[in-house]
Amino acid sequence: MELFSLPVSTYSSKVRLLLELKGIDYTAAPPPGGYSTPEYMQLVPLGTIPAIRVEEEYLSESDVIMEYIEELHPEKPMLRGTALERAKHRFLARYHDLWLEPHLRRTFAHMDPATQDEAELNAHLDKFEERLQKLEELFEPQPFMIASEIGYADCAFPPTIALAEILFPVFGRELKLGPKTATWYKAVMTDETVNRVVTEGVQATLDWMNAGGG
Ligand SMILES: N[C@@H](CCC(=O)N[C@@H](CS)C(=O)NCC(=O)O)C(=O)O
Repeated sequence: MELFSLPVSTYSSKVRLLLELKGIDYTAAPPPGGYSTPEYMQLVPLGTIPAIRVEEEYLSESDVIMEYIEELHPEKPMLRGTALERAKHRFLARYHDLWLEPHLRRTFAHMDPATQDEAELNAHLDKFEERLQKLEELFEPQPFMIASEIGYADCAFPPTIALAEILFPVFGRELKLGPKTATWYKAVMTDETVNRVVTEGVQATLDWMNAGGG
């Protein structure tokens, strides 16, 4: 499988986690021309990473890619359990993508103090904190999000929380996880594959920030 991705991309890490936890061979390459460029958008119309090549076609949107991989490789399923349990995996993955992560992403525009809009930055940081607290109401650590085995929902949050751990201090805040999220995060990060992929993303992000974040 051919995956367009970058180590700094949390959504790419999310898909890599699924691939690696399932033990699927893949090659990772940066998006040709860079993401959001006309060259890349000839292949992937939305211009985002991750994307995968399927024969002569391309698929983007991390959850769409992950469900496709699950259907293609039903061995070692990550979207597993009863229909209700599978729906719970999807619900948490959607909560991550639509409700939580976008507020962290929007803080990137305010990294440079010279051009920072403090009110907008704080609104996004507040909302991210609020949504992280809301997560406490959405699952019970078992220790993984839906079951005692690592699964689909567990792939979405680790790269984002690790990124927030880097970004919050940059903005003078301390990232506080609720007790359930902290228990789950500790468990998920003890998985060797999760730890390796997330640590790679953290290092790439720190390198990018130290190089000026441009
Ligand atoms: N909803 C998309 C989000 C992907 C996304 O935002 N990726 C970032 C990198 S982590 C990106 O490609 N940004 C470029 C852009 O938004 O134009 C998904 O789940 O794949």
